[in-house]
Amino acid sequence: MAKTSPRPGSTAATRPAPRAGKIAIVGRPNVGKSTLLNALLGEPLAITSHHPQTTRDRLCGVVRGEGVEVVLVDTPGIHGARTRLGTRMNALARGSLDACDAVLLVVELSAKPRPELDREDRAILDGIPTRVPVVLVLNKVDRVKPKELLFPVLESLARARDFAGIFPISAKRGGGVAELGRALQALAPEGEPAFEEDEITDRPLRFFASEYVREQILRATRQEVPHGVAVTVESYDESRRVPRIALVVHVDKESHKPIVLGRKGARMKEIATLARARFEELAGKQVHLEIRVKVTPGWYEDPRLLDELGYGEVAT
Ligand SMILES: Nc1nc2c(ncn2[C@@H]2O[C@H](COP(=O)(O)OP(=O)(O)O)[C@@H](O)[C@H]2O)c(=O)[nH]1
Ligand SMILES: [Mg+2]
Repeated sequence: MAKTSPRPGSTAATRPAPRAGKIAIVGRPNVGKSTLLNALLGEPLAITSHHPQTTRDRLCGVVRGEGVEVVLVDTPGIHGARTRLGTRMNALARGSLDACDAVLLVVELSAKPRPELDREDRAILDGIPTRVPVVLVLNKVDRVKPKELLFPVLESLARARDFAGIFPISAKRGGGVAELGRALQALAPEGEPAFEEDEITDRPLRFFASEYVREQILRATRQEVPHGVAVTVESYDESRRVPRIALVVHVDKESHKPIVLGRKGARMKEIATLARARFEELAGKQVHLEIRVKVTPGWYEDPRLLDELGYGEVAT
């Protein structure tokens, strides 16, 4: 339904129909899917890190052009699962392929790129139904020098499948991202937008509070905490002038607690400061973060906690 009356001389028939598309971003862990989502959004919404499996949830970002809405679905990477958490993450990634108008398959380039897809990339590609258009994204092109090394790669990959497009890009530096964004808009079929004009994601704000805390913990603790941590929101009190968000960081073992807290809690203080700054930028308002660290042994196998974290049940 049109919200404004047509200008004199223009009729509904001459205005292009609105278009709306849904595109899943898939690929192995660590190839740069979340970095690409942020680059396309122009907003550092999703968390990224050099650790595989940083993204655990399905997260939507909304990109708009003139008369077109593209919903990008960032997914956890598809990988060999060793825990219940891993199994649920894979199911989430695969499930995103349903009901999508196209799939962005992200692979990463090495300094000396090979002219064929690696085995795992190939397996992911083969799992995408043939009716779904696939855009192949060759990320981290900034690593490839000289660029001539790319030519035989592009030529050979073009034969791997009838891709809707092949784009060498650098999600991190921005090269090729605008062009890719335009191509994605062109893929959107006719349809009404699913989101309000000021919405950029399907997730409530509080989700990002827990994500940004988890992101800073990942960055600060590097390899020290196997399985990482889970962060849940205990309460979100908006009745105060400065809203207060109480969060619980779940660690697997008592011995992980001091790693996350640091000496006299110094590390956690730093984590909280950085997460708060990032959250405030997204929310456009001040918040207080209250963070408690709790030992929840085997949280990544705990169905109840996984449900609470939104990782859905997997039919096996
Ligand atoms: N050199 C380079 N690194 C990148 C690029 N894009 C992403 N990365 C890095 O790759 C790592 C994984 O990125 P992330 O987006 O979290 O990957 P995801 O697991 O696929 O979502 C991070 O350290 C990013 O900074 C790129 O274009 N060039
Ligand atoms: Mg990710």
